[in-house]
Amino acid sequence: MSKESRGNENSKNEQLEQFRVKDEGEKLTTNQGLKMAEDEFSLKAGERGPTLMEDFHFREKMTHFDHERIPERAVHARGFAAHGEFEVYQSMKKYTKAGFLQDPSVKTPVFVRFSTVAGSRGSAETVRDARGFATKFYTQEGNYDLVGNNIPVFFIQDAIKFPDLVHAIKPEPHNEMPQAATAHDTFWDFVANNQESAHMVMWAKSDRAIPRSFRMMEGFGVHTFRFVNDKGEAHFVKFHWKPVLGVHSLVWDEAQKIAGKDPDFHRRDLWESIEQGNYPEYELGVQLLKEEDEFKFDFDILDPTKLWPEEDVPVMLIGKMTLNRNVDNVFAETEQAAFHPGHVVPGIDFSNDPLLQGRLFSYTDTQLTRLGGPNFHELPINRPVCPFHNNQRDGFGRQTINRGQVSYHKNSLAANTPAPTPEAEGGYAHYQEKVDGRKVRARSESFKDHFSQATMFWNSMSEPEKQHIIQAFTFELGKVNSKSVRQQVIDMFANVNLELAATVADAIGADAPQGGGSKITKSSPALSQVNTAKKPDTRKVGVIIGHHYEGDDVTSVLDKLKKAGIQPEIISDKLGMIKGSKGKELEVKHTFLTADSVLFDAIYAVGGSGGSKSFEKEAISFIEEAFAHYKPIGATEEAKQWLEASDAIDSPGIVVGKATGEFAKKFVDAVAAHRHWDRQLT
Ligand code: HDE
Repeated sequence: MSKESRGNENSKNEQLEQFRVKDEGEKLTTNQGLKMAEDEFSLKAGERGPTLMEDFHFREKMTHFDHERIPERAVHARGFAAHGEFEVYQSMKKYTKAGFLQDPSVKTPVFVRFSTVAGSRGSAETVRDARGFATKFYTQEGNYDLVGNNIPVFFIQDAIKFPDLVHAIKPEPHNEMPQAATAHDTFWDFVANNQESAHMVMWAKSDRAIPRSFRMMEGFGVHTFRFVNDKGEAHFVKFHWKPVLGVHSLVWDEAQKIAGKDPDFHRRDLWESIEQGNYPEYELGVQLLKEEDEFKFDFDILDPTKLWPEEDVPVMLIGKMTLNRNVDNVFAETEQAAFHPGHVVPGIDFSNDPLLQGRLFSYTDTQLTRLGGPNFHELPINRPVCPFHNNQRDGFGRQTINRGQVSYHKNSLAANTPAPTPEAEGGYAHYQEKVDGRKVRARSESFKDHFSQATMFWNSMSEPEKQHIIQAFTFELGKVNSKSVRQQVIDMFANVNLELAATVADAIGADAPQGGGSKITKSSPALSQVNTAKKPDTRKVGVIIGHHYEGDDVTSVLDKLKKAGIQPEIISDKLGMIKGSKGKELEVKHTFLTADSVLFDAIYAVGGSGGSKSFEKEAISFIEEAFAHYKPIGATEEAKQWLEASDAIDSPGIVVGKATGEFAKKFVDAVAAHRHWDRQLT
């Protein structure tokens, strides 16, 4: 890599370029570069005879194939990633000396992997789960990984309980069911018997756990970290990613159906958005706290089951990340990427959060099995863009050819190099926090309130969001076989909110809670998705139109939708071109067979069935489903009859009218609103 290519947003891309290979148009060879005359038939003793041991080509090809699979991640196995860049808005020098947070003119390359947590690598993407949001910044001071989730708190307070949690969440060991779901006995048994999980369970049963898109969810560093400036002064910091498109979710019925109709729904959405140039953007936010304010809260800032309410500690937006390039090869990049919360740069340090402390061990350890040895940092996707030198040597798959005689420290033969860099010159030195304590296996008293913030979360929800949480508990506990576990969960969540616990108890045949209730009245408006950004950009509208369409010229409406950033896609009974009455042609993208209402953000019903009953049946079923999922629906006067047949008339988010500019404007607004929760469903 040339020196000039360092220190710009392309530096990672240029580094990867050295490893890219184009096979198209080339001659087929063995891995030794030998051109082969034949690749279809193994070498045999006679045309009908046995295959010969001598067939090195067969052996090499088959051996490689036999070893193609590697272990999937123990958690977060199902993921998808993209490249991009990050820029800071203004220098953060006052708080941190981190090089990539100093200069707004510098763009730092990033690689972001989004994931579900519980499911295996081939599982569906719209399941109810937390989402991983792991970012690797390729900075000039080394790789910095912000390995976060889309939920700001965690189930447990101490890393030693992580194996227990994961064993309880994963499919049950005796029959390996259910896949990618928490709706089973062992998960809820864990919850009821580890009540520190209450707050995260509230989030995981909320709309946050069924995001509409990776592009429409927040990310959180979860733990309290430290920013340290060049004077050695520290601030506690919490990291946030705020999606520019706002935070939006699916509804549960829709999420389940998408899991079957398109298990790749989230990766497809990310991939297509980037291919179309609709680059996902997230602002980086920080909440900062002076060291002396550590004990000013009614919770412990080291407790990962607690968040810092944004109304109490405002989020300062300090930069923006743009994802602008898809990977070339999912295995080489996404699957082999190795994130680690311990990958830090000068100016970023840890806190004593016991969950974070344990994570600092686990991530490198797990790669040793997953990526087959200690040299995974040499894989192209994991290499820093700055030089790296030390005395580590050998191991499986070593690629670097370290020259010279010396591989130890201290030495005189190489003038004691590679040499450490003093802190004043940019070497990493740990923040010198004073620690004094007895060795104990214990939980701090200050970690013992498990319910106040869970109640604050509940209090912060809008009425529809509360209903969704009730429905999620009812669904999940409805799948739990053990009556005892169900009752334990009801009794536990009575401590969060009595109405929640009593309503769910009634629905699942459990006893109403005997005690409980909460005195907490605090709410945090920032936690509700009602208060998020609402934009029409990149929303997909399914346009139902038949080959007999004879009405107004709808192309002007479609053009206006596109101008607003919306993506109309034509659905009909057959593929091909549709000729509108004014002679304009529209290309059909999906048929009723290949598309489904749940795959769109909104429906625009145009008409043109030509009286075909089966066409109308399909159109009505699309509309009925969109209506039940609170989606915006637009219709021409001709298609109004389909709405009437679906009872989807005169409701919020329904826009009917001639294909005019006024109609387009109203429909764009309805699409931007995402869902119309005040719709009456009868
Ligand atoms: Fe992870 N986690 N985790 N985790 N985690 C892994 O590392 C672990 C936790 C998160 O896209 C594993 O490389 C422990 C919190 C993400 O490659 C493993 C504990 C948060 C990803 C691991 C936690 C996360 C992982 C599995 C409790 C949010 C996917 C494969 C102490 C802040 C990264 C791997 C990617 C992956 C351990 C808890 C986020 C086993 C021990 C809290 C986004 O090492």
